[in-house]
Amino acid sequence: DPSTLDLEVEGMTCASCVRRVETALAKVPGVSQASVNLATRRAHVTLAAEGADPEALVAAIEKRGYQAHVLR
Ligand code: 9UX
Repeated sequence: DPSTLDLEVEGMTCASCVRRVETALAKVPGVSQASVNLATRRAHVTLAAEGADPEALVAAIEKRGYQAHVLR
């Protein structure tokens, strides 16, 4: 599905971490929704029609002190 993107996020240990990452992802241009699962360490991102730069998503997460990579 080209309108969604998934990432693996490392370093999250609590529900506040999850909210931080979700909030950070939601602020990236072209993101319409982001949900993070602590147990699976996955972030599921729904993109707006214009799409988003995958590296901007990674950068937004790493800026908050977590590690991330795009899953394909
Ligand atoms: Mo709770 Mo998550 O202190 O870093 S916010 S572990």
